[in-house]
Amino acid sequence: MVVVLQPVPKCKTSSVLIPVVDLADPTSKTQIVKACEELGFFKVVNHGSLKDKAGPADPFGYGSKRIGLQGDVGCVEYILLNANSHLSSTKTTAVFRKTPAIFREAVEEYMEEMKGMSSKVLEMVEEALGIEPKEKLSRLVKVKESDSCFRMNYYKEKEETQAKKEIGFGEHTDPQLISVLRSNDTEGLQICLKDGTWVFHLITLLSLFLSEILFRKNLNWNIWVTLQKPRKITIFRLRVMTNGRFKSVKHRVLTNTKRSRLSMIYFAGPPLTEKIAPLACLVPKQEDYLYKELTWSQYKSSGYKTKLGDYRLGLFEK
Ligand code: GA4
Repeated sequence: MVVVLQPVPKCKTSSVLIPVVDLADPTSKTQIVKACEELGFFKVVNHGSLKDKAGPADPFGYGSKRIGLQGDVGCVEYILLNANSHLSSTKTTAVFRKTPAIFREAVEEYMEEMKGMSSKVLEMVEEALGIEPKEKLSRLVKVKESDSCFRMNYYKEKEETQAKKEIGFGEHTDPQLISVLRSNDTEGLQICLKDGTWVFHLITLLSLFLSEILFRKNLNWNIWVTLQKPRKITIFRLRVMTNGRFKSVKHRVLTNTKRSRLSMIYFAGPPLTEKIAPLACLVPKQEDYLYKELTWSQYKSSGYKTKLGDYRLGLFEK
């Protein structure tokens, strides 16, 4: 009797011929006996793993399918970590403690680089828009109190027989200041254009999303960034539209039928106590503010009560 634990090497016909025993199914014993009688070979799923013990995400930690706390689901497995160890939830620490040092160190180093990268881009924005005082934005993601997080997503390839693409991560906008994404160059991420069409994002290895909380009036820009070598970051296209309206692009991930998709995203957020309001140098008159002042903590906690695709700024509209 040969028992194959997942992941199994890819084989087109295997899924048709090989019995699959779901250990979470109460009839699994009977399924095993049947498989042993018929073929003497079977595949085991839901056999429990270290990963399962690390979940479910709260929202930090290891998660499978469930996203957030309001019942959203997607075909995704992920690890969500708080970037600041002093703010870390027990789930973050637990996931991290059980992983090899080599993984922890790599993630920590990557997060540090992404923090630098986020603040660099924000510095460029400050310069381009003449934001005063200096470092008004970039400081927010640099200080030790910054409430940033890091997510690693795994979207398993779909069987070719399942022609229809499934939702890996439903449509949403990111709440933090800036998100830096890197993937294994596998199609899946889509962004929503102004006219509502969804387009696959193929161009880059690393992209930046602007946050929904930079909701300044009359600002709109798009930034695409590529990471050429592991530690060398080059900005190859920065577009600041003249009439300048910030846009927080709606995006989603569809599962891929050819390859599994991996992505890592650093979400650079401000300190929890930071007050978020239009920058005086950009919108001088209070009456022009579209939103009420809020702290990142208020915005975040109201955001976690929403569903992924919800419009989260509604509560703060004037
Ligand atoms: C979207 C961006 C980040 O992945 C995230 C997500 C968070 C989560 O997965 O727990 C949220 C989602 C994200 C926005 C609305 C709420 C919270 C899931 C969800 C339904 C980590 C974040 O900060 O906001």
